[in-house]
Amino acid sequence: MQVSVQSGRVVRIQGHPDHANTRGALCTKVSRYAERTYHPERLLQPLRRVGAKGEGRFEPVSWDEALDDIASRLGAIAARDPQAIVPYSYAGTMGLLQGESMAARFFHRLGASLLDRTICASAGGEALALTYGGKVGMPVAQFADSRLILIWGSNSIASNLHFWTHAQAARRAGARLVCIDPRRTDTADKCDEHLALRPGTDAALALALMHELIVHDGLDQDYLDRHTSGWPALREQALDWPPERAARVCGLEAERIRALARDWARIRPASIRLNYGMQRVRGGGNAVRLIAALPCLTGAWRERGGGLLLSSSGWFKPVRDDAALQRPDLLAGRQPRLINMSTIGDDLLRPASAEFGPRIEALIVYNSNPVAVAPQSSRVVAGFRREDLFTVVLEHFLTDTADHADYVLPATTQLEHLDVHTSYGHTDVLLNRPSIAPVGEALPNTEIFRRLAARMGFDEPCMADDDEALARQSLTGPVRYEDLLERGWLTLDLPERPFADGGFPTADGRAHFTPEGHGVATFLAPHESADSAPELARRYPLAMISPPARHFLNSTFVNVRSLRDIEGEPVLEMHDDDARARGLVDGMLVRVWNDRGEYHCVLRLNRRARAGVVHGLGIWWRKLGVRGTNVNELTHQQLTDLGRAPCFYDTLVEVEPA
Ligand SMILES: Nc1nc2c(c(=O)[nH]1)N[C@H]1C(S)=C(S)[C@@H](COP(=O)(O)OP(=O)(O)OC[C@H]3O[C@@H](n4cnc5c(=O)[nH]c(N)nc54)[C@H](O)[C@@H]3O)O[C@H]1N2
Ligand SMILES: Nc1nc2c(c(=O)[nH]1)N[C@H]1C(S)=C(S)[C@@H](COP(=O)(O)OP(=O)(O)OC[C@H]3O[C@@H](n4cnc5c(=O)[nH]c(N)nc54)[C@H](O)[C@@H]3O)O[C@H]1N2
Ligand SMILES: [Mo]
Repeated sequence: MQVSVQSGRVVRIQGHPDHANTRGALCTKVSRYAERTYHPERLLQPLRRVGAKGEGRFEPVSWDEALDDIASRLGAIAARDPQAIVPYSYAGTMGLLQGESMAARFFHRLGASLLDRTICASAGGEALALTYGGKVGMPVAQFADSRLILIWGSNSIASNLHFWTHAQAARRAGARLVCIDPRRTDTADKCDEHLALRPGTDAALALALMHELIVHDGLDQDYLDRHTSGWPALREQALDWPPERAARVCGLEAERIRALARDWARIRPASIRLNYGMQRVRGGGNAVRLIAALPCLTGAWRERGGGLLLSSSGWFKPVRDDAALQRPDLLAGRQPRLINMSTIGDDLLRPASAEFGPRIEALIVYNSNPVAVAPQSSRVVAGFRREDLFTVVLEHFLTDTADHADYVLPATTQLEHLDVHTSYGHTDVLLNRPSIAPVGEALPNTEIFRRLAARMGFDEPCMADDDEALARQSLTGPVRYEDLLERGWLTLDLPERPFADGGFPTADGRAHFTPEGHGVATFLAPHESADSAPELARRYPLAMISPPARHFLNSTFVNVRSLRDIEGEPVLEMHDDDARARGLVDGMLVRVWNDRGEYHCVLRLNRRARAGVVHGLGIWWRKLGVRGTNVNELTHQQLTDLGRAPCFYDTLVEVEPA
């Protein structure tokens, strides 16, 4: 990113023209980052609650007052049991410093509960680790060399623009693009083919593709023999899935599944851009295990431009020194309990017990907006409203979560602080230099935790490391901070065809279809579907997914006027037939509900929805929504098969005029 500054103020933000992944282009959201930074509602001072919990009324206080009081409140809780204190953080910034560096040291030293960071990627992440041994895949630029790309569960134009550039280059060179997504997205519009399957049925589709590869001689038996294990069991499982069976489950035509299998066997190089959208359902982990097997069945890994990419984050393992940065040794032998961030609603309401441990008494939130993004909001809100819960939120704005704080602490944005970034798409390590001084009295997360640590009497030298020192400690091996300073970014040296001859990061270098402790992967019906919950499906016949809105980043940017104006209002997309059956018309205000709650939004009949499926787009701030709720009012806290992750896209609802 290139930031132009005049008289200490950011005037323009662009991509760096020399950076191969962006070539100067930024998505609409980030190009408005200056508007966000100088937003009139930006938090400029620490705030202390004066109103009732959740009311959002505060008075300004000095940093000293705020930190003294927070330290003494946390100290008193820690004296009883530090595990009653819980950190809560995720993707606000994914920087190594302003994410989990000084914060992790602080909580480790304190002995606070550990946070299981499952809200986004852990089902697919665990599935990849079981199959390939890590979160590794094709270098993203190689998609330009593919002749067939399956874009599977990803609206790349909206959420992964820099991959899309490579996919378009491939298409110009004659590649065929196939989109597998219940929603007819902008991306689906631009592909050669779109398979609009029912949500949560990807495993069935993958098994039927395997069936066809087996039956019609589409396998690379040599690759399977030499570089995989567990194929006989997987083969047997796939033979139970003729395309007709999968077609019934997925709501697709069997002939289209056959045709896709023929293409996957015939066209080379062939690749899959898998993304996290498709793993937010009960069987998401199993589905990723099966899809990850597909490039092994045909030996697609043999060619440049062949294979699969879900996440590239595992490639950074050799250059990231997480232990040096986060210092788990500060736990000094203690083993605090693990709180799953995806069930924070239930966990905040849970009493102390032998199994759970102490009741949660304090929550420190940074880089996250759980009241908006965590599933089943009514439970999350009830938890945050507990009068006896002490909540501190580090934020840029008074979000739905900050409204529930006892103290709100103003944090810097990435224009104001130092950071080092890795990625889960490309394979560059990037330096983030501050371009302006902090706005108002804002401080970096690192500095806030440093000051708190000092007040709590944590006097280990590592608790005083400054950001420059943290940046040096964050990297190891071939990528040095000094080199980053010179160039701004460095590209990891990846093999040209990473798994052409096996060499997966598993113990034996093979891809595993029956990894230790697991049988062969299979199709699991969603928690909420006609198959698994027929009575529920009679009352709530519509499956709802809630993928991101293009101009928001999860719940970030929802308060940026120019971007909200593009999104308009919270919408629900629906198929014409489903609307007609309910007497609903385009543009109408509707009530979407199930046993957990209700959500009001505007109906859009834009032919993006298939029959039986509705789309509640974007994670709106509750208070900026139509009647003070957002789509997570309807989602539940049941978890995925692998990775203990939420099932945001596994929800049944009904819709009526508001
Ligand atoms: N503009 C924008 N960009 C973003 C984000 C954002 O909020 N806004 N979020 C960022 C983050 S945190 C993440 S994790 C990534 C997510 O990146 P992706 O996982 O690529 O997310 P989406 O692009 O929303 O793609 C999800 C797609 O999956 C589809 N889908 C839903 N259920 C199913 C299913 O069962 N099967 C299949 N095959 N498809 C399904 C949805 O319709 C949607 O089009 O994007 C990042 N980029
Ligand atoms: N229904 C539904 N729910 C979902 C999803 C979905 O698709 N559907 N997607 C899920 C996914 S993929 C994810 S990753 C999660 C994301 O959930 P979160 O990680 O909570 O992400 P955001 O909603 O973007 O909120 C991040 C907050 O961090 C703040 N922030 C940014 N930078 C900094 C900083 O440097 N310091 C501090 N202190 N704060 C900062 C921002 O102002 C913002 O309010 O949401 C999940 N929730
Ligand atoms: Mo995410």
